[in-house]
Amino acid sequence: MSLVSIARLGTIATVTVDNPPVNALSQALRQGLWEAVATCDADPEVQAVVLLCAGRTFIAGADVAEFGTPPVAPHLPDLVARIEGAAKPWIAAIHGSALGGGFEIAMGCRFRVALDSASVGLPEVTLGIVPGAGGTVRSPRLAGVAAAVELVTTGRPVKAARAQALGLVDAVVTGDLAGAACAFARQALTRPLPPPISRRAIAAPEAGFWTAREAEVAKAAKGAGAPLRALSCLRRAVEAPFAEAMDFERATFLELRGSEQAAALRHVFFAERTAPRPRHLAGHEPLPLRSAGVVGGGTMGAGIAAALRDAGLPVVLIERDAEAVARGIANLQAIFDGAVKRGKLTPEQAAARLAGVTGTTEYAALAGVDLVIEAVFEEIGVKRAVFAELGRVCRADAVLATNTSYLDPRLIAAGVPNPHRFLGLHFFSPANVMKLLEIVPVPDTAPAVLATGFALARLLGKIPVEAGICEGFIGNRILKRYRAAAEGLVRQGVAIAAVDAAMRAHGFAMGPFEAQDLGGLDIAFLQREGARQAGQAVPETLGDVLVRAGRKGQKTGGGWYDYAPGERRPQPSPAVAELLSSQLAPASAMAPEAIAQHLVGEMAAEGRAILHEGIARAPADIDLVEIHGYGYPRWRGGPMFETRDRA
Ligand code: 3H9
Repeated sequence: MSLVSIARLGTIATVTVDNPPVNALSQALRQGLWEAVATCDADPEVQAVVLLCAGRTFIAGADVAEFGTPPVAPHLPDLVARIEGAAKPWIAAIHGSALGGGFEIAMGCRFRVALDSASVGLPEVTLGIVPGAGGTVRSPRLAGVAAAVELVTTGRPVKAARAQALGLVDAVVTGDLAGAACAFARQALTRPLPPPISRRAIAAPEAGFWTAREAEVAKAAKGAGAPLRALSCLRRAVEAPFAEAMDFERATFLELRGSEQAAALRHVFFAERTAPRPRHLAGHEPLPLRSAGVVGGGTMGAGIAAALRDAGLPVVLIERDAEAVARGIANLQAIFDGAVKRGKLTPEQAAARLAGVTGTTEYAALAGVDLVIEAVFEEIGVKRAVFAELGRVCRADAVLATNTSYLDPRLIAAGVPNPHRFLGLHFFSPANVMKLLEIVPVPDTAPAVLATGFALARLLGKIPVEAGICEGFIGNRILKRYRAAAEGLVRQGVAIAAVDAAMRAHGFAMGPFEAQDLGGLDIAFLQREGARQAGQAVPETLGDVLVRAGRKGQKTGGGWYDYAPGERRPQPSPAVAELLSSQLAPASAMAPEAIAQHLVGEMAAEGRAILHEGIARAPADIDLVEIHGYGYPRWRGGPMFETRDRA
């Protein structure tokens, strides 16, 4: 089947691209479009060309899968120039997403008509590259420098209405896109054509513009290199002639395409798209998800309930008494109010989200729901009592899930009637924000129930990773090793602040000690104490010493660091130095990069053990856990990717 087909509607030719799933610009498609220009140019009857796409979207960009191989002609910049220079004006008819090379093709067209549901964007920086076919050179000519800087350096797509306001598209239509674009073309032919974008002038920005943008972009990039490089391409587009700016952009694109960051971000791109549809579940239909229950209205339960409501499911929230129900509802209200404050929801939407939650102490209210997620106190007796109730009241085919992070789900499942519908769904706090969902089947879990866990993740917009059963599953098990290794460095005499600074320099938002101070040291401490009381030999950690001295983190005014009242800035603590003095070697310096390499290596070593034991199915799954649950810098690709070449 041909990737490009041409039809004629009177004086308008339609060129239709059909390269599923997302019309990515493979070499064959570029070739097809190259020839389409010649065909339309050669047809004397044709006065304008409408570029359409079949399937779910307009051209979603270059074919990312081709980035590992040398570029083959026709190159995209040449194709865009050829469309721009065609004898007949081209009109891009955009539905779905016009992204990256797709939007660059659209900017080669003389006009852009978009469906109201469409979006356009230049997301290349999210793949560690810059646009490579004129995106940085044409976008400021089309929409002005400020809009282009936002589009190119954030990589965030914009919706049709905003795209029109910015000048990125000429018309927004509803209904029949092809018909509307052809009508637009006929209308356009009645007037003098605007010049091609490459020939338009750019208004120079005000003095100090670039310095201010550089500071902003560097801050937002958090160590990723592409956004600043994209900014320098935009600057060149403003300060140099078109052809010179194109050469500069192309050279930057080709350089970055082969970079480590681009390889890492491509790895994450494909991992994120593979994870939601695991191959071993192919053919297992998920069960319907039309309504849900959550047991427990604390921080975690309320966050889960909010995530379910955000996805449109009605939710029954169970708590043990009326007061706790009221607290749970208040927690939800606070989440939705926060969304209103941040402009994510209108007050009406927030009210509707809350109205869809039924708070009650009556388990019987769960009789009809498709799924229940338990998020009560981490104590086996409490959890088993909940599941005994659920077994009594829920439909026999309702999926029953525990959100435990440390307990063995097999012990929680013991005694549940129809245990094949039981599984672990481990959310990360705040559950309505964090993208990661660890899905933990027990031996009895039916494949359709496991598939339902993945379907839930898709519904909630989360990244699902299947984890086997061990203490801490994938993420918390690696976290434990990471913290132990960080303590190990401190024992060797490396300063606490030096460890944190090294991990920040590596791209983490926080180092391991700052992060513990923020979250509280007591949770992990209590868990270790529990294990000790159960007779396990759990060595005393440095964190234990601090908690025993009342230093539980920011909430107690101090943990690994001291905090001035009301302040969140960590200050090295003489009290901590004193408390730990007998356990620490004399102060010794270690290079930040060596610290980071050591700690990343430890995480990866635990990851390899996890893979070996079959707790994770693939190294990429471990990388997704770290990136989406633990703040691992995305542009490093995760610990498994980062250490892939190490022995
Ligand atoms: C670029 O354009 C560089 C140029 O400036 C310069 C060149 C010289 N390539 O996301 P989905 C696959 S850089 C190859 O689940 P959705 C994806 O792997 C590129 N494959 O669909 C998946 O495969 P499978 C700039 C791609 O409906 C399938 O398509 N463009 C590409 O939820 C479905 O994907 C981007 O960064 C690709 N470019 O969302 C756009 N894109 O079925 C990236 C997708 O085998 N793409 N696939 O698992 C997206 O943002 C979303 O895919 C999109 C659709 C919004 C389009």
